[in-house]
Amino acid sequence: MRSESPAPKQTAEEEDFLSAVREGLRQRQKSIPPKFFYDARGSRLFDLICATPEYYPTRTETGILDRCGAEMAGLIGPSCTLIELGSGSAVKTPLLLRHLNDDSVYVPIDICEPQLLQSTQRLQALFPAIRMRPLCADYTRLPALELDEPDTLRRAVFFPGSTIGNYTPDEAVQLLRHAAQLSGSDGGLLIGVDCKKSPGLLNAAYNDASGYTAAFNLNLLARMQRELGAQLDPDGFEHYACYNTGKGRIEMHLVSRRKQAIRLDGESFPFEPGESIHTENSYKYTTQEFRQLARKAWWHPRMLWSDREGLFDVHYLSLNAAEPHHFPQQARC
Ligand code: AVI
Repeated sequence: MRSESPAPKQTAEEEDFLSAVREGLRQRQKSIPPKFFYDARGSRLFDLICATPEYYPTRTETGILDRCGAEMAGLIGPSCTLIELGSGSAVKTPLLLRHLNDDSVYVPIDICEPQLLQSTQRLQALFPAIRMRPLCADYTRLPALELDEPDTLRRAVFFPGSTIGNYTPDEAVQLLRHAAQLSGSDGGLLIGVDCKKSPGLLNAAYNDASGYTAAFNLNLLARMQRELGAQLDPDGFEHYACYNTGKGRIEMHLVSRRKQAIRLDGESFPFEPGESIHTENSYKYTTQEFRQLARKAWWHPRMLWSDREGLFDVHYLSLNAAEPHHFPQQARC
């Protein structure tokens, strides 16, 4: 009897991707969660977006960290276990690590393993004395953080890049509560938040002239073809991003150019012309709006740094109600 070769095994991440896409495409407003942007190609495209002249958040936050990193390190540590959520290429991290003491521990957590290992290697070469414990995981699903060494240092969560904006406000509260659990009762949180501003500036940032954001969005379709064997025509869709003033968020979509279908795992998902897959929200917050959100997750605002134009905020928050706060000396750097 001829034995059939077994179907290629899917990794847990591919299974997760398949079920998320299948579920998302079955909805009336089709959607795919933005965490699936970040395969190796998507992560490279994201780095290119960050370097475009239109995408102000990266350079603005980098400027704030560069100018005020020493003060930040003084408040969170300067000896601490620094847990970075979604560390990616960790380009901004040295701006903080360079002010931490040598007995600190750095725990980068990211879903994209090649990038995680590469960036940790680079940081370890820059900061040989700081112990580094990279963790390849979906940080939203991490139940607790067990470290090998005795855990005597205060934990501080570092969440730069305004990634918190990619969650709905309710999800953001859940995630901030999760960060509180990871950091423990004495924990601190240093988080970058993109502020509300003119729609013109926002729309330009998500529609860069080089086309990297469009390629990043469309890469989701290519990833579905590559990893899930989806049958689709990527040229049948186009990138769309626009600020929704009422909801205070940028919305990104993949819009169908014509009547067509995506076939996936024996199922067919029809599209009318103009029908879209909603791929990302990027919420923007005023300083007060974000503080209100953080309070719902037990965090107390302690310090705020922002740029001169008020484009971007870096908040420092703590769980300890007794920790002194540093307002109103909030810095505009
Ligand atoms: C990762 N995140 C904060 C980015 C943002 O601005 O929402 C992702 C991004 N999407 C398009 N451009 C950048």
